[in-house]
Amino acid sequence: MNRFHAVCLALALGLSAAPAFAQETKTGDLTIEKPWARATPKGAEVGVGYLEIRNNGASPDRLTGGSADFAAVEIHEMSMAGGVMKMRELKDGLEIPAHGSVKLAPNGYHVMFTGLKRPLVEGESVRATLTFEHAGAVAVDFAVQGVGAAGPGGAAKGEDMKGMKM
Ligand SMILES: [Cu+2]
Repeated sequence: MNRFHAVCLALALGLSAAPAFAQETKTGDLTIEKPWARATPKGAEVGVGYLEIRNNGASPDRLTGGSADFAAVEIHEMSMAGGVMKMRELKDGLEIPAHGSVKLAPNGYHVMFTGLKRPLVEGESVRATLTFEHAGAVAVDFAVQGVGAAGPGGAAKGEDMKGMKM
């Protein structure tokens, strides 16, 4: 595991429960619910965001990526492999099944904010544009929550993305 993975895991494994939000964004057949991000320590270069995407339509859609003014946006997956947590970028995106939903949540799928230009501060919200194959671009405001009990302390300080291989 390289250092980037360690940071990503530290962020994405945070233990605090997702807050109950009413926020909901609709675009075409998609409904985006409860977007939230985890606060980052000063100097951290990656952050993580979560949300639930519901597809009310009769055909599948696909979350392919996104953009933001504060970071680059990637779609990642975390999973257990041989007893070890691993994560990877979903280069082909994440399918949202017809009449179904996909949850991006700790220990699973997540939006990875890489190359953070500023910290994500608890209590603020950050806007990112998510891109779907069919629904197109959707602006989503991620409410920033605390770093959580398993939060990154000093471990994430001064990390950079140069060692990132995925
Ligand atoms: Cu990640």
